[in-house]
Amino acid sequence: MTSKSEPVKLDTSRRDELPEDTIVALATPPGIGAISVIRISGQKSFESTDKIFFGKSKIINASSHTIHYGKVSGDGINFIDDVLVSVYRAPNSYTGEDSVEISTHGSPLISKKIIELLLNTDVRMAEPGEFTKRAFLNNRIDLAQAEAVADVINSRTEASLKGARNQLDGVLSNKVHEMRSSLINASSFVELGLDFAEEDIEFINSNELDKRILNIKTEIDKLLSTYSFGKVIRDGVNVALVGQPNVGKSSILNYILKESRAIVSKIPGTTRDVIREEVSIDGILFRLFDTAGIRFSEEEIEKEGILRSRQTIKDSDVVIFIYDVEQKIDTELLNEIYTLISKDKVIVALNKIDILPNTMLKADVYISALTGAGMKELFKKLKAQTFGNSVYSEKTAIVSNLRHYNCLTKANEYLNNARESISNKLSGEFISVDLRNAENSLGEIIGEVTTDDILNNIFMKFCIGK
Ligand SMILES: Nc1nc2c(ncn2[C@@H]2O[C@H](COP(=O)(O)OP(=O)(O)OP(=O)(O)O)[C@@H](O)[C@H]2O)c(=O)[nH]1
Ligand SMILES: [Mg+2]
Repeated sequence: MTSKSEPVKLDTSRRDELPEDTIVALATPPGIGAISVIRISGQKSFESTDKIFFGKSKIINASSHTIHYGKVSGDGINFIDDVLVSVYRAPNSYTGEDSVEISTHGSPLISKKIIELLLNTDVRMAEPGEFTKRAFLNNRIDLAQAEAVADVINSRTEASLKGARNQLDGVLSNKVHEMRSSLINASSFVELGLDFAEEDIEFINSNELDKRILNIKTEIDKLLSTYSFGKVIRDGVNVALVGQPNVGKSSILNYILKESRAIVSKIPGTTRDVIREEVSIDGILFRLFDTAGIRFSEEEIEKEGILRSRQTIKDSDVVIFIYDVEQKIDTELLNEIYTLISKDKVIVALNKIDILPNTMLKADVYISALTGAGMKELFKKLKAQTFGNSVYSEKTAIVSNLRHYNCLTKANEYLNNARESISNKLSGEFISVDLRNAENSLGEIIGEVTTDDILNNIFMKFCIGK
């Protein structure tokens, strides 16, 4: 049982202190490109731009969402480049502040010089994620949505992009808001009861209160159960190809990648280093690890390789244990694998069935890296392994972020405490504290409740310019 906890003190006034300074950063990747975009945001955006921009009219007089052609110069004589300036007036910009985007020719030298000029005006360099942080502070998006911005940028498969978009569109946030409102509603009755404790009036009876808390808990549990799926679509799946030497691990890797990535040879002990490659199967990112065949070896390099194979097994989400029709299954090795990773995460694959098609040997899948037989079945198994039976529509709220998962778990614990207090007929004060804490935990997800540490942790991981 978790001990009865003190309310967590959190800063709920994040939006009182809005940033005053104006920031600048390159928003496009550093390097040569067709164009580069420099982003400026803050109160002095227009004024500062006007100091270096020479066009038909002043940016400070421009209306929102207009584009202006002109030249950039430090002294009005020597021009650095001709540019397009896009103007966004508060609150209708990404950050919610007055913002400017300067599109230049895509030379790193040009953008560097323009940023230097701007830094000589009333502007400072942006910190990582600071534009998005401002969007959050100005209520343009909530915290879960801000985190989704990073996920959208980082997503490399269809599924991860969809998941991140779903979060950016506020599907998770709406769900959390909903649960939090129900909770606030329920706890307001308890608090009302505390205010009128002298008169002994009950504003909500214990059964009703417990029922409401249970309903919220059910919703939280539902969300928590999406995490394994959410994590898979966001981060991908680590799959280790493991087995004795020569069973065809590298051949299977090559077959899946459709290229001759790893050296294949009939000499056992070919692969020494762990080879890592990524592949998208039906929109899901699979990170494949081809490992050194595991056997007893005295040879230094091979021994190290085998050590690494074992570590890879520990770190993976799924292990494909491979053996082939020419040698018996190494049950000793398989049992060892079961000590490194849970049994239900292991797929046993029998390879080289082209040599012996009608085998009675036992396996989960029967494949041939040579002919490709059984590979579809292997992919099916892999997907089943990672998703279980979960089916989610695009409208379903999905948890894919560990921070959110932890907040939900915390909220759940507080609700458990509250229910226990109810069943033990403890005073409303105890119940109220736990309900408050649960509210705060849910609030942390969307940033209704937050600390500087939480914010720094999140935005530190962004790139500069986002
Ligand atoms: N007939 C047949 N031969 C295969 C198949 N898969 C692999 N081989 C052969 O088996 C031998 C070993 O293949 P590898 O892919 O190097 O095996 P490995 O498991 O990576 O071996 P190590 O790296 O030494 O642990 C090679 O000669 C392959 O051509 C298959 O499905 N059918
Ligand atoms: Mg190999």
